Amino acid sequence: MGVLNITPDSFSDGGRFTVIETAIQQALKMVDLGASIIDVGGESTRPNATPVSNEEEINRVVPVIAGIRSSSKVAISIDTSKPDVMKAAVEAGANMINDVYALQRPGAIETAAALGVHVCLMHMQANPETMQDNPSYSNVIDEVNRFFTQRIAACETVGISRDKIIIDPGFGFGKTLQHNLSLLAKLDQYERHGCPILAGISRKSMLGQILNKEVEDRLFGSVAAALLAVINGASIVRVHDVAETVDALKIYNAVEGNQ
Ligand code: 7PM
Repeated sequence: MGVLNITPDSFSDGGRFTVIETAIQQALKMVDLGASIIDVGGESTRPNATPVSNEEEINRVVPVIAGIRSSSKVAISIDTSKPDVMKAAVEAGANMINDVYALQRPGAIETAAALGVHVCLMHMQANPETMQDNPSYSNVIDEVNRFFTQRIAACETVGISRDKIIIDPGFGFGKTLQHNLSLLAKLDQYERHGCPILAGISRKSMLGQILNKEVEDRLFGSVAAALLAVINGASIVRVHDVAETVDALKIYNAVEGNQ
């Protein structure tokens, strides 16, 4: 899964047409490089990020999703927690909802059910503003596991079947380095739910803490972490650096295929 952030500050000139066209080209390039899902996001999950209205978020993501869809059959996920954005994105061609609130915000779970697309349920402790203040668990593996059990049950209650659900422990979302490392080491614990596991570690501060490197220098660490996640049970890795990650995974697949 390649990350495509559509926020005006993530593109140099910021004009609407340029932003849309550049984003579509970036997505198609990631597809060429081997991405099988493009994760389109129009609002930053960053703490203290300026909130974006429904209308603005829709104006950002819909033309990009439609543009990708007109040239590619690649799976498209919409990174949002807002029901109106989910609807507009799926109408424009998105196949999956990636919600860091795991469909817990008002109307989200009913909307996802009605749309009939795949959903990614990510675990987060607290919310983006407060999550890194003092992350605390008696047992992070078990707590995240119980969260998945509850959210999968909530999905099944509204008619989202298990075969449409992807689970994600939410690396860095209300977790210390130790919590993140435990989750990465024990990802296989979540295979029991029978849902594909998604891991998003690319460029995250947990890598910065280990490497003592800024975000722009976390490529090698990101590739290592993605490979480790797949070895430990992830079926989907959410990454910024598609070419590098695909090479690493091709080596892994070649070894696995030869056994
Ligand atoms: C600030 C805070 C900026 C967090 C960027 C981020 C995930 C995700 C993100 C993930 C799923 C980042 C994150 N991370 N969706 N969206 N899983 N499913 O580093 O780990 O990209 S945003």
